[in-house]
Formats: sequence, structure tokens, C-alpha cells
Amino acid sequence: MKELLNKVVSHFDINGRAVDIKPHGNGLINDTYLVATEGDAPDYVLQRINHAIFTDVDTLMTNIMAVTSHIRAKLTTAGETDIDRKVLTFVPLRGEEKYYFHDGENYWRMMVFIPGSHTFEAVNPASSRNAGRAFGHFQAMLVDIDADLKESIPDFHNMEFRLRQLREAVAADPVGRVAEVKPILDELEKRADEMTKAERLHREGKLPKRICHCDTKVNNMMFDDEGNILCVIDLDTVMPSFIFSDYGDFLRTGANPLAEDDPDIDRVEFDMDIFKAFTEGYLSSAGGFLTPVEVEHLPYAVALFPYMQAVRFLTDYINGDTYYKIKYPSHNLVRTRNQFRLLLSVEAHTPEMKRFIAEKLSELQGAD
Ligand code: GN1
Ligand code: MG
Repeated sequence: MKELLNKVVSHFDINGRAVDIKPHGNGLINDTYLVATEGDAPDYVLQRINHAIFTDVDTLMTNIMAVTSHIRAKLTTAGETDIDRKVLTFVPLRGEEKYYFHDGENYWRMMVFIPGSHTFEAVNPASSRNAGRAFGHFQAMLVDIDADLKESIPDFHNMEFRLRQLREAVAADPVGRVAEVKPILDELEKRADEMTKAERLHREGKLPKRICHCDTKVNNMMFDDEGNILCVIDLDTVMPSFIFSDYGDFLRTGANPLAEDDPDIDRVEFDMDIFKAFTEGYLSSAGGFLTPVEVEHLPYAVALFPYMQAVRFLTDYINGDTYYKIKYPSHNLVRTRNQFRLLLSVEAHTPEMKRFIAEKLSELQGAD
């Protein structure tokens, strides 16, 4: 493995000589390594792109390069400092304007490691407010991008599609797990109509797609030593989607005091302080471009992501764990139960969320 990693690194146009390569981070999809270099040269992050999931690596890297260069230009125009820590820098291959390497079997890419940056698995109200502002800002900067971004995973956050996949898995029942999960399946089915609302609104021309990050879980964000957000990472899923993707998926992880796979689900409780702080931050930077329909459906987005994730984890469990990395046989079922419990808590807090958003909006409008 070491030899392969060294060989892969040698194809990229990095500064300095790589002296150490070790596994890095907690992603469920790609394999990530930290590449330390000699002397003053920057360190790098090397990733093997999961080609079974991202089947069109060229589209994916084209999206990422379009988005990062657009953001870089925006930050420059706005007179920001320290830009190299606020947007990812990808490394080209030696002698080629190409940003990924195919070794015949696997696809790889490299980016500059941002010094003094950290990821976290949990947030507090202050860092959530920063995160809200950062994701609102991320979407706002991309509102006017004129590159034609494609979906790197078709129908990625399409709830109708995710339910179809679940129903196909149930019908096939390839490893005989359906009987065991019947009660939770029924609960999910009960909510199917309500949860597919976004697709209907879109078909009726009432809800736009915009460029979103689509994987805004807490550990996909880089913070500096003071707890300020530097930038968002894990850009594979940047694509056109409903703004709900980024708003809802952050709260799915940020406002759950437990990890998404913690089996102690009686302790799952949607954290309203995190919700309030994140929403305030988000509205402060995204409020300017959001339409009334988008704002009205923010509480729907908060429920949609635990629901969608429960559907996706359960589908993978029924299919015999072919998508997410697992550590033990019932891992995907434990994740499903955790996410479903979170959904119940979100449902209980929905009236309070609606009141809070209405209040914030009237404050924002009053401030105009
Ligand atoms: C995956 O790659 P990672 O671990 O950040 C997944 C997300 C899920 C998440 C659940 C491409 O994200 O959609 O929300 O796991 N990414 C893909 O933890 O499926
Ligand atoms: Mg990640």
C-alpha cells in the first residue's frame, strides 16, 4: 500500500518531497490520507475517490474546479485575506492541467492541507452560528455561477428516488432482513407523501434548484483555532439541489447530541439552541436571496434529512451493506434507528421552529 501511495503522489505537482503518508479523517465514502512533506513545503491531503459511488470522476472534478475557482474569485473581489485557508486548492498532475490521476483502477486527487485547521464531530451554539453564516455565504457566492454543473450522483437528494430505492430493496429482500425491520419501514412509509413535497413544488415551478454542497455534516467543515469556520470540505457532492440540502443536513448532525451511529437512542434529542444559532447565522447570509417558499419550508428541511438518512441507511441494511462502510453487521440498522429517533424529536419541535423563523424574519425585515 505504502508503495502505491508514494507512486500516486509522485504524479502530482506538489512542492517538496513526501516523507510520510497516513490515514486521515472519518469519511464513510472516500479514503483520505495526510501527506507530510519535508521542510517548509505545505502538507497535502490525498484522496482515493470512491469510484463505485462517483462513477463520473471527470464531471465531479469539473464541478469542484468550477466551484472553487468561482469562490476564490469572489473572495478576492471582496478583499478577503488568507484566501488559501478559505477555499480548497487542488493540485494538478505534473505537466498537465488535470486534477485527478487514474492508476488504471482507482482515481486519486490531492489538495493542499490547510495549516491550523481542524474538523470536529460536535458543535456548540457559537460555532453553529458561524457554520450557518458560512453555509449561507457558500450558497450566496454560488448563486451567480454560470458554469453548468451536473449532478455528480444523479438524484442524490431526491426523496422520491430514495424511497424508490428503498421499495426496490424491500421487494428484492436480498439478504432476508425485511421482516426484522417492518415496524420502522411502516413508520417511514407513513411519512412518504409529506417528505416528497420538495419534488412536487419543484415540478410546479415553485421551488428552484441552486448550487449546494449537499453533504454539510459537521465534520465536513474546517475551523481555525478560534472556532471560526475557514471553509467547507468534501466537495464531491456539490451540485444543483434545493437549499434544504445544506440547511437540513447540517442540523441533522449538528443538533443531534449523539453521533449518527450511537446506539443509545434514548439520548437523541433535537437541540433547539443549536437550531436557533445555526438558523440565525444562515438567515443572516442567505436571507438576501432566499424566496418566501424556501424560507417557509426550512422546518420541513430539518425533518427531511434525518428522514432521508434513515431511508438511505435502511435501504443499505436491507441490501446487505453495499454502500456505507460498516464496522459490525447491524451498523446500518443502528444508524437508521438513531436517525428515526431524531426525526421524532424534530417533529415534536416543529411548531417552535416555525415560530422562531417567523420572528427572525420580521426582525430582519424590520432592520431593512
Ligand atoms: C456520506 O462521505 P461522507 O461520510 O462525508 C454520504 C452522505 C451521508 C453521510 C452520512 C456521497 O458522507 O450523503 O449523509 O455519509 N455521502 C455520499 O454520514 O453518499
Ligand atoms: Mg466527510
